[in-house]
Amino acid sequence: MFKKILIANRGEIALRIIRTCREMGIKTVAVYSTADRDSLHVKFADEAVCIGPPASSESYLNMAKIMSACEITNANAIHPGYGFLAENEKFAEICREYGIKFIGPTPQQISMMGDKITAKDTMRKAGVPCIPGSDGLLEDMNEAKRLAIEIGYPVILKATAGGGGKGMRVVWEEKELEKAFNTARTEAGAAFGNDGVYMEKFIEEPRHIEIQVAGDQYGKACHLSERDCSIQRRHQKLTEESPSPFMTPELRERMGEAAIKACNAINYEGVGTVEFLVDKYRNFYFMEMNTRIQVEHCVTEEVINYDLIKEQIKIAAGDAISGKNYYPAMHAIECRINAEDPYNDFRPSPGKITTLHTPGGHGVRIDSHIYDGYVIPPYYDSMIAKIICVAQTRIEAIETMERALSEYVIEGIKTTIPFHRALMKDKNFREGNFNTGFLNNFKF
Ligand code: MV4
Repeated sequence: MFKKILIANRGEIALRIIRTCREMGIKTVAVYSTADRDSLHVKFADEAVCIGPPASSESYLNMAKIMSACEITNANAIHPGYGFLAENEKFAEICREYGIKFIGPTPQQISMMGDKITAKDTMRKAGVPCIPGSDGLLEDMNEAKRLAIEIGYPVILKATAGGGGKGMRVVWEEKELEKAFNTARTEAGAAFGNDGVYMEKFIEEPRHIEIQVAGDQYGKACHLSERDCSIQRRHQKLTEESPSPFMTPELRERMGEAAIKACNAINYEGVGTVEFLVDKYRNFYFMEMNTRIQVEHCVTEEVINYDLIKEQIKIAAGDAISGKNYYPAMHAIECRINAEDPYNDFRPSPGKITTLHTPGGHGVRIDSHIYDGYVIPPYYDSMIAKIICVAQTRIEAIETMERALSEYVIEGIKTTIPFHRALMKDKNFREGNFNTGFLNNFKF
């Protein structure tokens, strides 16, 4: 097992990783920017190294600074968390060259899943259901026109270097295609330095259901059931839950098998997530594979009663997995609390927390790095806490969440707590009657 792990991240996920390392008897190194000098991850880690100024590009994304911090502290592994360098194949490669274990998949696995056409092509060949569409990149306008007619409108254009909703265009009829194709290309080129675009049938009002997976270094893989992440706003998830209210035991079996096929196709090593779109007939289609631990991993932890960070570290250290799958025994819901004003287009609201009362009690887990007097810096993601509530049934988990939200007092900044309180009250949400379009017409 590793003696010392450097955590190349900040905020709640850095704390989350430090906590598991402490339980496992592994020493920790925090890295921080000058804006995070007074952060809890700096205080909770055994050692801390300042890696630069506030801008991410000069600190949490600066590979040279992070490798130096690793060298001077003698850490033998790096946990990247999520975001920042978590899905950067170059960083995983540099770790390998330095003899530092990157806690995550291989550089090749990261790069194959990072390129969306390569990912889809790999999955289709492995027999994972994929959305009908172009065979790889669209060469030109004529090909796009021909294909759109063949597939049938509406279609969607996606950037191969994109993902998470960036660089997408829905096209409802032929007269919109030319303009959409050109703007999709230009936008993709500007945003990713790669103007490759592909086409798919547009699935209307789908659910976003993802399967948590784990694979070891010996080619064995398993699934850990699903999370429903359909409640999103502009491709930002706001709440997630497990199990999905739309799931059936039969669908879980089929989606779980498909997700394991996806892992086997690339000999996946580490914990990961296979994202699917699910239509109203319960047809499901591969969308993307995330090769990192995700923000919403906690709902899975609560329903299967496993520490996924511990599993991730054990797999990286060379432990074998049993190969059996995991099924939900409870129901868990997570609300992401962001320093944003939900009454003002979710505009960021950084600043000092002047009063803080944190909920607790039965069935309530809070993963957060905030404290009374903490100043939320404006430079990073606005998520400041996650409330995860777990109960025997979905409706009880919602009731626990309502109680926890009503106890949470955060003053000095605006937060998304009022949004979540309204969501938990919503009749359609309570009935599990929602898809990815739900928030487009949600008023509160
Ligand atoms: C789609 C789709 C419908 N049809 N692809 C959004 C994020 C990126 N991963 C892919 N996305 C979508 N791809 C086809 N062929 C609808 C979406 C989509 C979406 C997906 C998941 C969660 C929220 C969403 C919101 C809008 C669009």
